[in-house]
Amino acid sequence: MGASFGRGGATNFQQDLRNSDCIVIQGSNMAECHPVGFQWVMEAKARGATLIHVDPRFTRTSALADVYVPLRAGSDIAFLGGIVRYVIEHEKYFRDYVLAYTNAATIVTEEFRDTEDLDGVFSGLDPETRTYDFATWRYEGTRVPPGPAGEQDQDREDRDSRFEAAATRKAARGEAHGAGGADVPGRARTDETLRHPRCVLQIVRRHFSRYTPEMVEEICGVPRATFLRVCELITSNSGRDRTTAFAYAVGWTQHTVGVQYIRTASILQSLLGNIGRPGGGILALRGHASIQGSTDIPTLFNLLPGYIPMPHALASRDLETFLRAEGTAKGYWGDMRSYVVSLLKAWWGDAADESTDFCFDHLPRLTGSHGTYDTVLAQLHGVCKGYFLMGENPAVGSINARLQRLGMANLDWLVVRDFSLIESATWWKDGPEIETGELRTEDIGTEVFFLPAAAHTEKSGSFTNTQRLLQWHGQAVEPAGDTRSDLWFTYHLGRRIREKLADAGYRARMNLDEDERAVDRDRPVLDLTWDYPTEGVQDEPEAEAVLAEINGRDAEGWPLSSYEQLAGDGSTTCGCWIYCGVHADGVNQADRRKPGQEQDWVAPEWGWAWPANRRILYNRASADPEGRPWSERKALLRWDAERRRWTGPDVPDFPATRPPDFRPGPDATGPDALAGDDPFIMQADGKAWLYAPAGVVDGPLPTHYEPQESPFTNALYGQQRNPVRQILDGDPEYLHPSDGDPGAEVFPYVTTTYRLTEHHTAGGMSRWLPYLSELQPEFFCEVSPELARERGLEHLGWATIISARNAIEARVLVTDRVPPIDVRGRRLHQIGLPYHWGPNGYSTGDAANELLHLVLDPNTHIQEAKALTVDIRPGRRPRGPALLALVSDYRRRAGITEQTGREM
Ligand SMILES: Nc1nc2c(c(=O)[nH]1)N[C@H]1C(S)=C(S)[C@@H](COP(=O)(O)OP(=O)(O)OC[C@H]3O[C@@H](n4cnc5c(=O)[nH]c(N)nc54)[C@H](O)[C@@H]3O)O[C@H]1N2
Ligand SMILES: Nc1nc2c(c(=O)[nH]1)N[C@H]1C(S)=C(S)[C@@H](COP(=O)(O)OP(=O)(O)OC[C@H]3O[C@@H](n4cnc5c(=O)[nH]c(N)nc54)[C@H](O)[C@@H]3O)O[C@H]1N2
Ligand SMILES: [Mo]
Repeated sequence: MGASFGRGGATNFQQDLRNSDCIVIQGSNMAECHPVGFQWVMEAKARGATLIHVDPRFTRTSALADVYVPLRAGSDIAFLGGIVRYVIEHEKYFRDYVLAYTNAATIVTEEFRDTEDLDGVFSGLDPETRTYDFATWRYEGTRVPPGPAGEQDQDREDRDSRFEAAATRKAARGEAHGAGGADVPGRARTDETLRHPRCVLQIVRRHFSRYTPEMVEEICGVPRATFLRVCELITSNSGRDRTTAFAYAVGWTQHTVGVQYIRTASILQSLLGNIGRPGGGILALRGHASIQGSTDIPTLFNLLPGYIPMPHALASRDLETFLRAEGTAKGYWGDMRSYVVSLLKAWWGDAADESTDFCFDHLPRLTGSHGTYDTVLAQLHGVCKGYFLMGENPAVGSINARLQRLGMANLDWLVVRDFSLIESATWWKDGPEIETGELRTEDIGTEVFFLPAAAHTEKSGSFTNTQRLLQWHGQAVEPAGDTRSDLWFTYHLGRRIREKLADAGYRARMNLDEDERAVDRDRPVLDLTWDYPTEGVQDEPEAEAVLAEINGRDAEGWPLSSYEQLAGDGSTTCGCWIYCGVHADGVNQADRRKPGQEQDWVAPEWGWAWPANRRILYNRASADPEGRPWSERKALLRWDAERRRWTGPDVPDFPATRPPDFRPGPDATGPDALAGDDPFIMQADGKAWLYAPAGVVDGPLPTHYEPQESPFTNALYGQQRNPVRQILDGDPEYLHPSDGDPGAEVFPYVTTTYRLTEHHTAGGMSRWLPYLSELQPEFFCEVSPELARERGLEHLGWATIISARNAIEARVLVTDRVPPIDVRGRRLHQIGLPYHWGPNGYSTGDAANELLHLVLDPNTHIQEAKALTVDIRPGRRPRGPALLALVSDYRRRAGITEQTGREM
């Protein structure tokens, strides 16, 4: 979404779903996983909206839908691409909107080659490094964006530089667009007739021309008539007077082409004119409490707060070079200097000034991909020696759970902060590898510290929920016993480390000053502003003081109210530019609780949403280029010519007083360069991107590829899988052969993993609760009656499910909820696996993640948990070393080697 529209967050808010005429839920089981937000889907339905659910499994969401479409897991790009084709071929797109607000008319360079020309790959592919160079994807008349990778290519031409550039791209590029699109320096040409063969609309048309209803049926197993009914419903509910919304969650993200699933929906919604308007948009349903917050103020390795990219060791020499490479000339990303300098001031205070390059060198540097799975491999290879697990249970929740545990068994120390003794804290004495004999407790060198964590009821703080909304919660009770909040732990750990490093005696005893580099190394820690007030018996840091730091202050120390006030000269501080305003006037805006009934329908005084409390992003697009709503029924903002400002119930996502007919001068930069009809203010050209000339590492357009492991060959192209999917260096696991390779028939079924209402994620918050454990007492698998007959599985009996990684056992649930489907003339059975279980707690079972592999989406480094192949057979799994023998026997039968599945 960031690459398409300029920001990664959900475009609309959940309450706005009530304004939709049609809602498509695809890649999510919203009724069971987002039940509170789902009330607005029901509200829309009560007002006459049509609800469509597309999912391999029939769930409570499907039960409430008007149309339920079962499809093969891992085939959504073909399905959505088919709708894109339908919209273009039948000229159902919203022409005025498309022409004014998308890049449909922009002309692409003649060097560009599409997957239609190259049998499934785009121009610019380097097979050796398995990365794309974006140069040939650019708009005609623009230059290659000066991103770090591009710069190296120009400096040096040798092979090492190619590999360095590829490493830079692999490290970070994809996620850096959460709050600002990629740059397109120069002036692009356009063809307003949309007929130029190289204009974006024509390229998109040709790209999807073979995604016919017949092809959709062939790939997805969705009958033509059902598919055409969906096309009809979506297009008849889009346009001036009507809007359709899409909602997705991890049914789309957890694929080796996950980002491109979302790109396909972005293209479709842009063509239909559904972005920036009430009842439209794309809702990314975020999962964990504050998972949106954890990318805004990131726990990710390649981002700084507010989606500022993490500098790279090879490319980001100094602040100036960094800003030149990462900023854009036009739009609000053009003000990046203000955001970065204010962040550096918030972190390093007086130490950050012109003379120190604002302490830019105090920031860490990337040297490659350092995501969670790279870290596990670094543990296995003895590089990573210590590990903090604060709110995570990888022994159950992360892919290839066995590898996670083997990684932890290779550490010097491990700190687990949690409520209960989760599997990630006890694997060393009772984990599955102790049972198989792979590990012996007495041989494990890892020192494990378990520290009890305070729950949200025992501390104050904010949650940023799915619609970018910050909501405050206050402490209800003091944490009991040794329990402490994460804020307490982090603050006091930092305080103690700083005290030690500042103590000359300690430094002398530890020989810290022997080496000049060590002195430099400690500077960033010593220079930090680490002066939060504390309260209560435990010296708990005041959470609101942290919020105030994030919000930022002016030169006199007064709270700022908008990121437009941030300066690049060091006179302002701000811990996260997109959150600037959350503490405006010194008031905790996230703590506002005025009931919805006492406000208009947008309810702007309930919590605080980034950016600037806007609830519908890109809402300038709710009005036509002249500033009039496209229709009264779908009105949101309008240009008030008398007051000379944008008015409406929502905060304008646009310079508030810029008239529709404003045209920037030729030398204007940053926000000043936005024309009065450029609604996508974080994009370098102000437009929604049907075609992404940069910013998505696996292609400017989505292409259907088969999952890493699939019982089918790609019906569209010779290229079977995403050629640049991320396969980690040094990954020791085995992958399955796919259809067409010998041995593929050993793993004939597709499986997908998902959630249940009664449990939460890896189970640490639900398997220890007696009531929830009683409701869902045991791990199970869902199979169709037909598959049960085929494999002799009995309802409530046991089944063993096997992959090349591991084998697990589950109770059998025979159900019509996972219908067999016909794909490419064959009957396909899919197996459903909830992933909440592990051996600890009241409700126990094997972890589905024992089966999964570590091949990832190259943009986001997310695992393919939603589609892979397995075998299933009746009975319990073997115990002890016999389990390993079973798995290796399967590998032998399938002829699996270290190379299997790794070809491009
Ligand atoms: N009760 C409860 N609520 C939760 C959670 C929980 O554990 N328990 N977890 C929270 C978290 S962390 C998250 S991220 C969200 C996740 O929210 P959801 O994404 O809604 O949850 P899932 O059940 O993982 O998967 C959604 C659906 O995707 C379907 N699916 C699988 N493969 C495909 C595919 O290839 N295409 C399509 N179209 N659909 C597919 C699955 O059958 C499933 O019904 O839920 C949050 N809410
Ligand atoms: N196969 C498969 N695997 C998946 C998925 C899937 O769909 N299929 N989904 C993926 C997704 S979307 C997610 S989000 C992950 C979740 O994976 P994890 O994050 O590993 O799983 P959780 O059980 O949510 O772990 C959170 C832990 O934090 C603890 N906790 C809660 N609050 C606090 C707190 O305030 N402080 C501290 N210190 N601890 C706290 C809880 O007790 C719990 O043990 O799983 C991923 N893995
Ligand atoms: Mo999640």
